[in-house]
Amino acid sequence: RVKNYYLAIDIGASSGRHILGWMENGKMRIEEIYRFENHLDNKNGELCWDMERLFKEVVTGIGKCSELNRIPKSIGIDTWGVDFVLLDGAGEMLGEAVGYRDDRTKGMDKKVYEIINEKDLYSRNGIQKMLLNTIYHLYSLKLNKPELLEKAEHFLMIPEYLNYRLTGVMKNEYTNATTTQLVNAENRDWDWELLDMLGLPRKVFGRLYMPKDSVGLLKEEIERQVGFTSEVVLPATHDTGSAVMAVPTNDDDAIYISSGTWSLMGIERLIPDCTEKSRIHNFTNEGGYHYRYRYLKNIMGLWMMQSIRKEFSHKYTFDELFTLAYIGRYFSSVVDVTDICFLAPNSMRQAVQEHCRGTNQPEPQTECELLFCVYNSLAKCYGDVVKEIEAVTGNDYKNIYVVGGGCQDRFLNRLTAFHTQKNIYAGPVEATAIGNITAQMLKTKEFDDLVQARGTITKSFAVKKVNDDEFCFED
Ligand code: ADP
Ligand code: LRH
Repeated sequence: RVKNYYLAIDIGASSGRHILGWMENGKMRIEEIYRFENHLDNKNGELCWDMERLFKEVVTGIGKCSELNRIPKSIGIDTWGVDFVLLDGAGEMLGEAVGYRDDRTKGMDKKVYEIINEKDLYSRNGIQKMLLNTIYHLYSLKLNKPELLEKAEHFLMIPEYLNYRLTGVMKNEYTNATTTQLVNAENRDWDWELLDMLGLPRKVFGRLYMPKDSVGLLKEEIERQVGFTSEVVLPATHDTGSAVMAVPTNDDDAIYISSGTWSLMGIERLIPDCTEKSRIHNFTNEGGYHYRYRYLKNIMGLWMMQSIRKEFSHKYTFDELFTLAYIGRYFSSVVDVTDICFLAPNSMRQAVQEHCRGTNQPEPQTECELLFCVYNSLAKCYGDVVKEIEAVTGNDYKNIYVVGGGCQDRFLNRLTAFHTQKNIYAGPVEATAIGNITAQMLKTKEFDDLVQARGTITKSFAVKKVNDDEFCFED
């Protein structure tokens, strides 16, 4: 039987990859066919994504399917959340694709709260307060570059813009739209009243489509470049939405960590919790596949380690970093890994040192101390979040499923087990792409529903229980 191939294009803040997926003997198989780097560039003082380069990489990767003679039935793109571009009436980008780490949002929370207070804002959308949320970026444009919003006809988030370049069709998608903090948590549509209150133009926000909806066929010029045509469909275009679809369990009482540039730690729920208690705990209710909500916390995550590795000029392998961190385990200073000072510092090492100084703790002096301090602070934060989830839900959780690139970090997995005192399961590494492929397979009815899909994912990919055979942290 001819196999149905599906292509996931998953672009994270640190790298993008094209992954083909198909079913074989009742299991899902995947193969990475292309990978490229991603990072923010400083363009005239603003931190921006290079959309032309990203689009070129997207097309080059699609072309690899022709070389392999594996033509996908459909293609789905997911990326990190929050970021967007504005387009004029001719479909041209207005300004740059400024990234979420840019500081143009500084002070914008206060400005927004002059219009709607924090409590009322949360009660409408249930989205965790983070200064990087789209609402604050749009409000900064409104105050400082109003001409862009005046000229804008369309608001597209990053995957939607890439879809538009591939197909000529503009469609907004629900899961990623929820990361803007502008979608009503109950009715799952743009919060038109809130947009009016903020003076943001209604006309730029299009109808919200759902995962599994079609975008369109590749444009002829793209077809010529890649050597075939295919249908572009919507997965959960927010990468975290795709990743959580691929958490390898059907146990409702499981906690997940989607571990990459960010650590997204939480649970899945069927009803959003926009209560004051939930706001005070700073949990978010992101929109998921098929009316599910991801009740989670955004934690600064492995971005801190990425930045430190860069400052170390990438001179150590991961194994060497684990060894160095383990040597530093006597070092007890702990930083708050949700603090905005770690969002885009010039030097992560200095940011950690300053934070320690500011909290009257010894500063890490050596590489070993610095590494352990960051790892330990991150895992300790996971431990605190578990307690908060248990406090808010009244449930007791036994298992934590770590998915994404960061699940390969054996040192962090061990520390996570130590600080949470839960069973830790690691894998799959490519959960986001698997979730993306899963949405495409649900569309063609390879699976009846997400429960069946998760069952198949569980038996298709290696998931390792983390045990204490290395890196002992007990006293
Ligand atoms: P994103 O999609 O957010 O860019 P990924 O899911 O690709 O992130 O995860 C990237 C992170 O995974 C890296 O920053 C690194 O911390 C971790 N990682 C990748 N490869 C390894 C490895 N071989 N060992 C340990 N950690 C790894
Ligand atoms: C992870 C992620 C996360 C946040 C952040 C901006 O890649 O999508 O869920 O939205 O990026």
